[in-house]
Amino acid sequence: MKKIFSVFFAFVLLFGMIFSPGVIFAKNSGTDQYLLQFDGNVEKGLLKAFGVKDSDILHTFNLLPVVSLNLTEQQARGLANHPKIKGLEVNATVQALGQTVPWGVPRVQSPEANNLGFTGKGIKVAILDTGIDRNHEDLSANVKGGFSVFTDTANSDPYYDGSGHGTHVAGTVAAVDNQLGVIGVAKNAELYAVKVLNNSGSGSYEGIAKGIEWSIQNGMDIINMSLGGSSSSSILEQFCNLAYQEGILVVAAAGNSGTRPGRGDNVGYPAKYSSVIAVAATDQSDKRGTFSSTGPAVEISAPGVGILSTTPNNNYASYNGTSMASPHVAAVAALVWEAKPNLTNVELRQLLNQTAKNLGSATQYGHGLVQASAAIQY
Ligand SMILES: [Ca+2]
Ligand SMILES: [Ca+2]
Repeated sequence: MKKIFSVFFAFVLLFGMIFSPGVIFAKNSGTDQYLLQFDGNVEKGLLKAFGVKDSDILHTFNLLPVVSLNLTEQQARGLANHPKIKGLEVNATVQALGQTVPWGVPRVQSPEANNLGFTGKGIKVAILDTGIDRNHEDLSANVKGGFSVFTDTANSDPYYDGSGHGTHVAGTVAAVDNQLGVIGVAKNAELYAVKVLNNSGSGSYEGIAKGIEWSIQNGMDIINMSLGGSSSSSILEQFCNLAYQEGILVVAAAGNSGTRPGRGDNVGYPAKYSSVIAVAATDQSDKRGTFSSTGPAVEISAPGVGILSTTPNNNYASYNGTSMASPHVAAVAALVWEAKPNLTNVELRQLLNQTAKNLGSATQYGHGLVQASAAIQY
């Protein structure tokens, strides 16, 4: 049995939104604050006629004939229908718009790549995981297809993610730039939900092989596998090799089996195979997450500590893990491939490695922190 590299749940953030000022009448027995616009000049006499006291007139604007005031529901209804009143609105609560840029997005130079004109457009990224909630407000525009390796009712829908893991990984790659929630590293990349892990986050090497096969047959450009196990499988390795030979860039989480001092060889499979890029996790200080696996197979690093992304049912949460680092690399690869479409997958891999920012120990960080614009401009 294979297990998702564990996810340490941190906290859920709720995002504020602007209230639509379409509701005219507040529903309670006392008064509520309104914004009232006159058709012409402000006439306080009219307000008096409706029984509005001076003390309930809170502010009179200078540039438009608008007053803010307290009204009962009855006063509001009466004024709203008066010919000298142009409009009446509840003074709604306003909060800052909700799109947060997760720290990993600028750390891998996504905004610079965007400024150069590259957003991952046209690049197909298969997320081999627990599925993707394609109804998510911050993903639906980018989820273009999917497939489940399971046949049981609970797991046969690739767009049902009972775990949240796959939806989180997908958001790091390509959450939409829409003033909601978060933004992905490659905000216009195409996401494909390939469900190879069930709603508990478990799967088999057979299932992963099926997901790779589907990805080859359906023309995927990049495969992200934020999953792994500790035992090797010759068959799984052959499927990874096949995808790589077919021109797909194959990216996987290095594993969360690291030791605190960062010694030892504990990268998992499939990341350990030579055809697969093993991604280590770093924190906001560009230091290795203490869980991040180490060893000669570590190839490159990316943010994986305190990563805010999408979770099912329009939620957002912050997770830790090399599972969160791998999609940063997959997404940077999408940005660079859009910019340099003539590169083979082998050349792209080499370019990402050669332009990564050196962070020190190769067995902990590989070539270092993946950098989108450095690779694009190389
Ligand atoms: Ca968004
Ligand atoms: Ca490898």
